Amino acid sequence: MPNLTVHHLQIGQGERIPFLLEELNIPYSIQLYKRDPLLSPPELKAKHPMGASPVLEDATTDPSNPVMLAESNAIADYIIHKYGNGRLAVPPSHPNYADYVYWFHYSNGSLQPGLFRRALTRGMASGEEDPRLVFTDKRTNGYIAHVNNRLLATNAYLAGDEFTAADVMMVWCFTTMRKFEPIDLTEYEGIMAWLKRCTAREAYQRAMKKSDPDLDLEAGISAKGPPMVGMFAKAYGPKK
Ligand SMILES: N[C@@H](CCC(=O)N[C@@H](CS)C(=O)NCC(=O)O)C(=O)O
Repeated sequence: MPNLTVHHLQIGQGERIPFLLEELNIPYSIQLYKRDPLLSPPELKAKHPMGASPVLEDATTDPSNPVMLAESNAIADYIIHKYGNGRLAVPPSHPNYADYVYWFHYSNGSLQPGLFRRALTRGMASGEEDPRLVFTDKRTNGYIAHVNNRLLATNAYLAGDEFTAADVMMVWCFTTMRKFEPIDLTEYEGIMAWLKRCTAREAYQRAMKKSDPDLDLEAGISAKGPPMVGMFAKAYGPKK
């Protein structure tokens, strides 16, 4: 029986790990942390040199010296292969293996850094015409359109017909992360339909109840998105 604890900084990407564990039906406990005021509190920083969430604590083999693992994609891979028997991953023998690997890494490799870059650039730009913001905005919109086109093509999930861990990794970018960097999804029909499919899953609903019970999940999947985190809206929100 695995002995896993997820350390999750609320309103953050750590929500993906409970989502994955619920999907795989693997038992775990969850330790919640509040932002202090925006970044990790000292108790979370002490868990791993990265000082960020999520951190997975695996005390299965040696409770006195648990494995402490950071990096969302690394944690997901670790869980899938160590305790999930490879479920929710696509094996190398499958024709969609390359699609799976690509989309599994896309959220944290391109989309999420792009969204944060746009937020930071907006915070320092002189106005909407600032060339740095224009460039970053164009590139980020390209990243979003790429996801939308993929979902329109599969008409199902990122790796193909089946829901996989690539979807688990991507969902937060279009739900909770929009509290930091808004995306209007009105024109992105592929993403909107896929979001509904993914977030209707019981595992998602269970995971969000445990990780962020106060979040409005309906607002998270609405076209206009959830309200921004106050401090972020002030520092990086669109200037009037
Ligand atoms: N590359 C890491 C990034 C982790 C990260 O930056 N997490 C955010 C939550 S969304 C965090 O903990 N921020 C608070 C801080 O850095 O102090 C991952 O993929 O898990």
